[in-house]
Order: sequence, then C-alpha cells, then structure tokens
Amino acid sequence: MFSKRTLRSAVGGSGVALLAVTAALVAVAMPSAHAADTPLRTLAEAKGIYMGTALMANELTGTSASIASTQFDEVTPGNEMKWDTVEPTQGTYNWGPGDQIVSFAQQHGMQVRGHNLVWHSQLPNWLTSGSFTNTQVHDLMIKHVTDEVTHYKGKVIHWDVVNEPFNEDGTYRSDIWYNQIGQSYIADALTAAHAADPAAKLYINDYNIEGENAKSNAMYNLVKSLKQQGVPIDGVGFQAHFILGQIPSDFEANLQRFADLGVDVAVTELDVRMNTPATAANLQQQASDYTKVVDDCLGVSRCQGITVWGFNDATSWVPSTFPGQGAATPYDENYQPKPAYYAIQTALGGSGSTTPPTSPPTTPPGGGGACTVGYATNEWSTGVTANITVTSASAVNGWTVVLTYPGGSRTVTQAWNATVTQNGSTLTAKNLSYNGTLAAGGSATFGFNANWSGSDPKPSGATLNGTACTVS
Ligand code: 9MR
Repeated sequence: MFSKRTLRSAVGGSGVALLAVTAALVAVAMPSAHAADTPLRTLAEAKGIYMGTALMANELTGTSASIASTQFDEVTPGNEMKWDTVEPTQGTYNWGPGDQIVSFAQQHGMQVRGHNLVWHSQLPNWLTSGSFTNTQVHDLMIKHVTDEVTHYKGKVIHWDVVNEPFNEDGTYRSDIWYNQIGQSYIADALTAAHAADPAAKLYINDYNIEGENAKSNAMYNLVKSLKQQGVPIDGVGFQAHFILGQIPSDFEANLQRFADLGVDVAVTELDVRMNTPATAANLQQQASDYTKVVDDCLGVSRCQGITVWGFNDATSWVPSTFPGQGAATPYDENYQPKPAYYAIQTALGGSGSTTPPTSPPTTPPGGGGACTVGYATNEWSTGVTANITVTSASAVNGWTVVLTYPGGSRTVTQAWNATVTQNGSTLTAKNLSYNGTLAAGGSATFGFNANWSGSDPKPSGATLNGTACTVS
C-alpha cells in the first residue's frame, strides 16, 4: 500500500489542536462541480504522496478556497513568503500574508511548502540597491533565512531554501548572492535554515531541470557535493513549468538519479501551457502530459508529492508572462475541472469520472440483510481517510447513514458525496442531490477525511434511515 514512501501526516501540528477544540459539530460538503470525485488529496495520500497547489492570499475565500481545501493537501504561497513581501524594509517583517496562508492550511489539514528564502527575483529595493559589502550581503541573507524559518518553525514542512540558482548552461546565475558571496551562499543558507528549524525538509528548487541536460547536471553535481560535505539538503524541487507535449521522456529517470544521491524529490510548480484559446485536442494532449508527470513521480519512491502552480486558469501566472498562451492548469477559468484534472485523478488511482456509479451490484453484499456498510480506511499517525459504501436491500429515496463509534476522538475536515455532520462519537451522513435514490440492492459511496487522536476504531454500529446495518 504505502510500501515505498513514508506516508506523511497531512496536518500541521498546530492544526490538529485547532480543529480538535473548534469542531464539535462539523458540516462539510463538496462543491457541486466535482462532487462525485474522490478528491485528489485523498487519492494522493493513498499513494503515499501529497497533492499541492500554489495559492495566493486573495484566493482564500469562495470557490477557490473550497476547491483548494477539498482537492489539495499542501499549499505553496504564490508570493506571500518571498523576500519583498516578508521584509519590505530592512529588519522589519511583514508576516501577515504568509500567516494567512498558513492558518488557511491549518484549518483544512493541509501542509505548507515555504517558498522561498534565497532567490534572484522579488527582492526588495533596499536590498538590491543598498550597496552592501559582500560580508553585509552574507549576513543579511543569514539573518533573513534565520528569522523567516524561525517564524514558521513547525508550520512549514518543506522549504524552498534556494530558488533557481542556475543558468540554462549550468553556470551559476549571476545574482546578488552568487556575485557577492560566491557559490558557498547555497550551503550557508541551507545550514542557517536547518539551525532555525531542524525538522523542516530543505530543498533547492529550479526549472528546466526535469530532463537530463546541462542545467540538471549542474544541479546534480551541486547536490552530490553538498551531500558529500554534510550540508543539510533534503530534497530537490523540479518546478515543471512545461510546454504542451514537451514533458521530457527521461523525467522519471532524472528524478531517480537525484533520489539515488540520497535526497527527496518533488514536483513543485507544475503547469502545462498551450496556445490560447485551447482546442479540445490540446486539452487531451495536456491530460496526457499531466498523466505522465503523475506517473513519473509515482515511479520514484522518493518523490514526495506534486504541486500545481495554481490550480485554475483564472489566476495562473502564465497568460501575463507568455502572451497568447495559458490554459495551463487542471481547472478552467470558471473553476470547472478539465481533462487534465480527470487525468490526474485517474493516474492517482481514482475513477477519473464525475459520474457516480449507477449500476448496483446484482446481489446485495452481506447476505441480503436490510443494509450493509462497508468501511475502508487509510490511516496515518494523526489522520484517516474513510471510504464508505452503503448498500440497501430495498429501494430508498434519500438516505441518512449514522455511524456510531465505540471510542476514539476524531474531527472530520472534509467529506465527499455526502454532507457529514459530527456529534461526539456519532457521524451522520446525508445524501447529496445526485445520489439519494437507491434501487433495491443499490449502493452509494461517500467518504471523509478526519484527524484523530488516541485511537481510531471502526464504527461498532451503523443505521440506514434508522434501520440497523451490518458493518464490514
Ligand atoms: O506565481 C508567481 C507570480 O504571481 C509572480 O508574479 C512571479 C514573479 O516572478 O512569480 C511567480 O512564481 C514563480 C515562482 O515563485 C518561482 N518559479 C517561477 C514562478 C512563475 O514565475
């Protein structure tokens, strides 16, 4: 099941406490556009990886918040943790925007990828035009890294410590860091970040390193040398800003050669851009491209997860940077899932369809009693994904399933295909508009994600519209 990877908690430590005290009664339902799908995050977790998205502070309400929190279990702030936002004036920190993303993540059981600490871009003017000496630049970098990682200690699980250090030909990028500190800035930044939060996983992140080429060779040699020197480097982020139909055929092999150096790998900023307006054929090609990326990550046991760089075409960075191109993400500008969304879903082991199963089994499982409740879980140290199938011997028009637990403490954070309310050790699931009618012998499936502590036993009892069911 989770053979190759350590399944990580999808919940930040403080998020657990927050949810436990606030959520005595929870009601959650999926947005209707994809209500019948098992969320990507659930499928990803079952495969031992995370499924992330970039998100900006102005996307934390409404439809975008609802899709992001339902479908994804990791968030990368699009801009809110970059130097120009965090330290707009020397030594004065503006944590507000980044904190907003972190608390959204905690409320929804999502991990946070910190992005980023040392980069050539989005630097404040005071730094770039400050005429600092080389030593001063070094000390400013160390202080910024230390202060930011300390501020988010325990809240950010992955950090892009150094972003985009290389040119396309594999030489070091000529920026303030390399020019004034030399290549040792990379080891120094990693070392400072590790000192500030020894538990955070520290990455170097870059684009156009997905296939084997001069740039990825340079990254490979850097990581190899850092490992040999004992510098705290945990992973390499492959941004994966792709052009339609141009996913490198050796992406998986390249991920594997980095993994073989003893580091984790992750797809950190995935999108696949095309000329706009998109054609149906191009959307299908894009779906194949997304499938390949998911397959490539799943093929490498040290691939920790995949983050899309924005989940919808409405807020993607692509059209403003590449005029005439766009449509790069899994959801369209109206927040409707595209073929790419279903491709990701399928590649992660889901059904890839919005249509709920309609053909009931010919024989009701469970020996033909009034109803059966199949209860299957994927459980990790603090969380659980439960998938439930209720089968009714007789036809019903509208269903309410009550699950009674013998103990344990759980807090539901997400639900799909049902509205789930919680009261102590009782969970009540009611059908949504499209799946309330069951023929005799028919089934409905629904599920939820929950945080738990102490223990997480299966339900000891279940009812369907008040009638006792067999729990299996
Ligand atoms: O998505 C970010 C966009 O909103 C900013 O305008 C842009 C400025 O450079 O940065 C975007 O994110 C970049 C990321 O931080 C690093 N890799 C490339 C991404 C796309 O430019």
